Amino acid sequence: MGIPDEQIFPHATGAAEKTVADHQEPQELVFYSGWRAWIALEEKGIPYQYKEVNPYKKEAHFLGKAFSELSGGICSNSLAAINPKGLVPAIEYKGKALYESLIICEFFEDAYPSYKPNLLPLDPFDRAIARIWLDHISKAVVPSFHRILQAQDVEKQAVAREELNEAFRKVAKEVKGPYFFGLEFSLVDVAIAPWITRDYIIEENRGYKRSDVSDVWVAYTEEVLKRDSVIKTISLKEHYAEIYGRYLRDEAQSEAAKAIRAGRVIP
Ligand SMILES: N[C@@H](CCC(=O)N[C@@H](CS)C(=O)NCC(=O)O)C(=O)O
Repeated sequence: MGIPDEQIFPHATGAAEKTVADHQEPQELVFYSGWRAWIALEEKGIPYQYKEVNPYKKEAHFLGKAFSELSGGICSNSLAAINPKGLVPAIEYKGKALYESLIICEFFEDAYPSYKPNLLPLDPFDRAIARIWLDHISKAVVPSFHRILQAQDVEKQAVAREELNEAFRKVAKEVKGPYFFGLEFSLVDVAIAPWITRDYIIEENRGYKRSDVSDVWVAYTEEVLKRDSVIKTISLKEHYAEIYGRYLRDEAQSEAAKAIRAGRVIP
């Protein structure tokens, strides 16, 4: 038997299930879903074929090495190794593979310049500012969200909650409204959206409140949640209960969960 998380296959449900059904036709871009890249694709209207893969069960064709061994090495390395880390999101584009959510999102900007909206500002300085905030989300928001989810004792939860509030507060201070850069929805909004759509888990279980962050944060999160691309990629709440129960009891065996438990940087 494998790790317990393998038994949980996160299928899309609700609005997300319909979006999956609308993207079954073969396309030159094959998409193994993760939220940020999915929101970016929906924002830009790039044609893609959605393929389900269970990220908790590292399947041979996805990891690559095993696949190339299984197939007698006849597959090109690039195609076989869709993501050697075994994480989603990942894409195959014209027979080549890429992974890492923000890198994939930036690839969409570069490879599909005629698809709008631009998720990165056109001005080089503003693009650099966007990347500073993407870095903050990766280094501060995401790890503190995981820490509060997995913290078992009340004191550690309180520390993690304040860390997360502070990480969100820093973003809120820069929000021009309604979105991060003003009227244009950008990669900064895309990058933080999955930690807004799932904050009800820490609200219900860890005493988190959007209003403890700031009033601007409350208004901003409401705007992000109204965005079409965000709505279309959300599964039903009950669908997440099993997987988040494992995080809340600190039993999850995902790469992120293991890294947080060991005090390492999350992959
Ligand atoms: N830094 C990576 C993190 C990706 C990630 O953690 N993906 C999760 C799903 S959202 C996953 O594949 N988990 C399976 C595992 O950790 O075993 C990115 O942004 O793409």
